[in-house]
Amino acid sequence: MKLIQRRRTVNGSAKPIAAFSNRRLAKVGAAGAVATAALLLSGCTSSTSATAAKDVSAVSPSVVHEQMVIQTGKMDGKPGWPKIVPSDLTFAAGTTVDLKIVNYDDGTAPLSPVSPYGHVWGSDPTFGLVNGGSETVDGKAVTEIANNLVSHTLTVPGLLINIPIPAVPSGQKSITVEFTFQVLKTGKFFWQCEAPCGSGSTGMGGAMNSMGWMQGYINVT
Ligand SMILES: [Cu+2]
Repeated sequence: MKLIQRRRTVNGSAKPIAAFSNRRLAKVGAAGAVATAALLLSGCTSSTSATAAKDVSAVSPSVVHEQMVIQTGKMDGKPGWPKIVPSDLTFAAGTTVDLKIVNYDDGTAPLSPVSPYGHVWGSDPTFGLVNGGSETVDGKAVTEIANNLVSHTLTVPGLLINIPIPAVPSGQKSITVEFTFQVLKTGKFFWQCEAPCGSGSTGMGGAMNSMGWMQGYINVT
């Protein structure tokens, strides 16, 4: 049987990638003929080609840019009540979400030394998460924030996402954390901050257990 090599260009040089028998090519040829006939029947013109190109782009993942701001209690008019605004995000499943969180809070809410919430989570394939468990802090990629430097976290247990957010360093007005992810399944997922930034002796009261302050929802439609 005669074998025909297909080639592709890798780094400028052609390299063989596969060999096909004439029989397999015949199958491809038949499918191609059907497609060509369909195009001819539909009056193949440049507009048909444009439609085909549009279809291809329609299956490409779209990217949405979302921003959340962490206000101090002083900024939101309720001293001692830091707040993540907006508290709810909504986007379509399969969308790549580029989430920017701008923190204006220079206070830390240290996590216990054994707490897992200093680490960035977000690489569970169950949800199609694509970010690989890292975030950027003022543009620098990191996989964790030291537990004693954490100011807040955005933690979504139902998606195994955890985004630790450091306090604003002295001399800066804010600090920006960016986290890119993609969720393939739909649902309404509760999030909350896991750093004890609220009131009371444990820091778990007030804003920490109030919807719209340190709690909210991620809606994947
Ligand atoms: Cu918090």
